[in-house]
Amino acid sequence: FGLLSGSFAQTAYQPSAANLENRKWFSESRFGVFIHWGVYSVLGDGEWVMNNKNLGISEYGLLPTFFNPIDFDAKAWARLFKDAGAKYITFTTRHHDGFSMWDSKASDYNIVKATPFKRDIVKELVSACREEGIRIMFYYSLLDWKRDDYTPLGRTGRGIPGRQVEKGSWDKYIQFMKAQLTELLTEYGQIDGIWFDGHWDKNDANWHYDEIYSLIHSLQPSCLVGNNHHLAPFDGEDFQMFERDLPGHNTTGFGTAADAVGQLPKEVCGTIAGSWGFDIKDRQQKSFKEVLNYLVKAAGYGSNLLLNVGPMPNGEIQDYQQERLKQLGEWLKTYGETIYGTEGGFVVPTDDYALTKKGKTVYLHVLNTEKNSFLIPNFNFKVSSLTSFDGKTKIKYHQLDNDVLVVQLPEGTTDTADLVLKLSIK
Ligand code: FHN
Repeated sequence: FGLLSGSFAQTAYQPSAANLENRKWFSESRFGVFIHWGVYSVLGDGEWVMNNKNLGISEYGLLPTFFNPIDFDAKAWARLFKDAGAKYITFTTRHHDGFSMWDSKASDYNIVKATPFKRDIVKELVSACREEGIRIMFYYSLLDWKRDDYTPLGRTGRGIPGRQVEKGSWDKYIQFMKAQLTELLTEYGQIDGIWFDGHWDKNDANWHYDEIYSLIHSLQPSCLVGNNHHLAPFDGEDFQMFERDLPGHNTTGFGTAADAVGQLPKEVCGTIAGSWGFDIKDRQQKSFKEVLNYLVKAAGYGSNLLLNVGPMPNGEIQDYQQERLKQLGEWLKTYGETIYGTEGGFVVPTDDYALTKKGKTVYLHVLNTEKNSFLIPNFNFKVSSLTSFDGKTKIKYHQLDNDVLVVQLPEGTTDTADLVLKLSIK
């Protein structure tokens, strides 16, 4: 071995058997619900309001005093997610504002100590979801707009009035994060993943990931680590996420040239609304077809979809967001076999189609029914039949020598969110 940088040679991370088993569960799950909920919801202006509106520490600090979501019903949420067909949730335990949604010992700026609500939301949500058989992942922000030891300040948060910058306390901040992560991984039972965010605020900082990731893996070996750093996966990570984008696309500008699609299990995250946190003036509500296409295309890439809801300050999830989840659940009741536990990535999805596969069955999701015939390149399997999803209607197709599959939709095919066809392959 040549000399490795640093004062000691680092051994590459070897995931445990329990971790590999959990990666398999994760990859087969295909659909989770992301929840962005915190005291920011009170202002109904998204989760970045503290930064975007330059709210001071003392001004923003008023929000917890009137965050009192009396209609929060963890069981109702869990039932909704279950009915939606979600296999896991990822909950914002702490977002960039630094507010903890559980009874943290390491910070009094938390839901139990700083709000009139006084209930441990993480605890209630975890137990309600577990009762429904839904697994739990925790979103945890690396960046913090409030703490003095988050210093020097990163790219964001510089304009926040009232920030005392305590010099040289970065190590203290790292210790603080470790203390909080230890709470989250020891007091709430089995946690299936930690979803980091905010690395990009200080791209050049030493985040001590070696210590943080090994702490997580030592506390819960099966817990999956992901980090939304928009770079190729780092050593110690167990899955790779793509924000508002399909793997490798980078249409939203979050990705970088280094955002290479790796070999780890993949997850695409996106919103039902325009924003992550509750926004009262949300004018970008997605239709059922849009969210379904998102799920299907993600699966076509061999990726999960983590679809976000932004609950309101009273603890309820907006009706139209609930409706989208219910519609997905209804659809998955019939077509779940074409999504859960399937393989993807063998044909690149387009706006017209996405393909998934299980054994000798390939599911062809026709996303655009306006074209009555279309070509699918790089289709390397020999087809023995193509039918409607229920197998009752034969569909015309032919295979060209150069691995192109030509599909002809039956006359009278009507527009639908997703027309699912079934191919048997040899
Ligand atoms: O800044 C956050 C944002 O608020 C949200 O949490 C998303 C979710 O992927 N991640 C960050 C932006 O990269």
